[in-house]
Amino acid sequence: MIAMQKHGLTTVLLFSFFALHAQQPTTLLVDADHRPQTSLNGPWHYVVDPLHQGWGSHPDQPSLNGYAKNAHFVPGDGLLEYEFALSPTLNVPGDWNSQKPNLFFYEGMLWYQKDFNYQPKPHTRVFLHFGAVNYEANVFVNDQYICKHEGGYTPFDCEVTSALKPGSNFVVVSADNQREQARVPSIRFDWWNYGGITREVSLIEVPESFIDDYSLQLKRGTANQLDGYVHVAGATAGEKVTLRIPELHLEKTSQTDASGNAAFSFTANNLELWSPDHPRLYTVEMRTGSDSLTDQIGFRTIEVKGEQILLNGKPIFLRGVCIHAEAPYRSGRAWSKEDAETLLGWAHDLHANFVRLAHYPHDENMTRTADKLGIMVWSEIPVYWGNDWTNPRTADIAAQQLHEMVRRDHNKASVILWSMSNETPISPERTAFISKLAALARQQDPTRLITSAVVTHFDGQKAVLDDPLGQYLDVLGYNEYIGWYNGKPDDAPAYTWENPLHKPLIMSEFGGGAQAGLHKDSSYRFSEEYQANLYQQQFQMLDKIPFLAGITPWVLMDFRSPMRQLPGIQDYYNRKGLISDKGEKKKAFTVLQNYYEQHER
Ligand code: GCB
Repeated sequence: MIAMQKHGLTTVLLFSFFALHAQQPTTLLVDADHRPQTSLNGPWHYVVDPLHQGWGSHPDQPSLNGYAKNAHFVPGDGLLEYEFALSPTLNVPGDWNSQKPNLFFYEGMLWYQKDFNYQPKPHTRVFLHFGAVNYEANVFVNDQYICKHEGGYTPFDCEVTSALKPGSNFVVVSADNQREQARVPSIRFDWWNYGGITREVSLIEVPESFIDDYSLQLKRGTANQLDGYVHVAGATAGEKVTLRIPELHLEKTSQTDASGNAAFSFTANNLELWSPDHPRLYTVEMRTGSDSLTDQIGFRTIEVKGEQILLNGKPIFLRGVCIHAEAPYRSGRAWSKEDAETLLGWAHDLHANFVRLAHYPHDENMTRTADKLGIMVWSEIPVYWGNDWTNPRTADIAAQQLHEMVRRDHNKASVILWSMSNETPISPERTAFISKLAALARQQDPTRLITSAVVTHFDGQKAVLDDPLGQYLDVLGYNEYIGWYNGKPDDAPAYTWENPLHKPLIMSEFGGGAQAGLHKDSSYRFSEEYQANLYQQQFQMLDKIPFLAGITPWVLMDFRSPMRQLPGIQDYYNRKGLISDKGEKKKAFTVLQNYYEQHER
């Protein structure tokens, strides 16, 4: 509004009156990456706006007199004190912190703008698809306020059909990564709050009624029974949906019900099951009316039996590693297929069959690549440390992020665990908050396991896994820092573990910091030798835990964090990586690699 104030009060009031409310995105296109699309990646102009100058006349509601409308300054005509076309550019996808030195620590609002050409087609709906914008995004197309989305790590689709015109169009996006208590994550977290349009953006065209969601899963307890549905947005009851799996010579048809859902349940003989040893993916084709969609899907079951995790009915030990979405070699937020292939390629080199994608949903290239490489995945929402447990808005945001994570990846065979939270201090309010999320996750996806990194209490050198949250989970995760935050690495073998809930345990973190290239005695903190010895001592303890179903040491690669300030050693990197931010493997990498090689069956 301030930009427009100089035009006079009348104009301000007029524009405020016509301010538009944007819709929340109405759908989330599953398999968006397999649809034909027009990429809007590339340079976008930007204006840094710490005072929310371009926001409009109301603090909570952008109006058309802000930056969204007046994208272009006309010399000699009226007063505008910004101009996108004269402003510098940021690459999209990409966080702003790692692209511009003066935005390294920036948290707040930043406006993006891009011109693009488009020719509307009859009977075609158009969505603007964002892989992720951290944290809050408001999207405008040709002066129209299109949508608002909250949550920095999940995709969203905004319909722009009626806003587009033939020829030249423009899109304006405000991205605001200000940390707030009510947001998810909240104020304090141990990773970089990379802001901006951090994942890919595209225009996706679909017919008037289209497949927006589907699921096809192997039924638990069977090796050949496939169950699922195809949902057709805009369909009426009785529309025909065909599903084909050509490699199995299968073609099935079903009809939509009144809500657009077509159910499928059939036997698939000679099905090769997906596993780390045999990551078999089948091409699945879906067709209805004028829409068709293809995916690559693996079929497997994942269950818990007593204190064991079963993949395809057989116990499996999860040889894992935690990963942050930090870009290898260059730092910044990872987003590309190449980033995913490097990070998961390193996990593969470790002989890992499992990764914990901490502490928020990573981009879809990660789960696609994991599907192909045969690496099982723990996928997590950023409910982390302290959240605003009694705030209903916070509960809604967490539930929305859970929904978007599950919806995007519920056809990925690699994903076996949905994690609700990480290291949240015990209180009745926190347990109520997270147990509701667990119930929602089960409702939305009954085929996968639910976990969280819980907390525990120590009675001397006895750890008791009795967090009340545990009763709502299938698998317990626990982050344990013996030898780094507690005592010395050599203390670890003396520790014992109790599991009153008798559920499988994943040691979801352990580790210690090391600066690549710092070689000293193993008692010297931050040396590679200290870290390597810590891993060796841990294995002696871990090997004696009978209910241990897997481990994901912290962490594959050094990652940026404002909490890690030690000059000359950390320099704003959490150094617990097995690999440095420059890709150098530390000694502990080989220690873990040897351990996994021995434990490979
Ligand atoms: C933890 C957190 C993780 C931190 C790690 C550390 O327990 O879950 O986010 O980065 O410890 O390095 O302290």
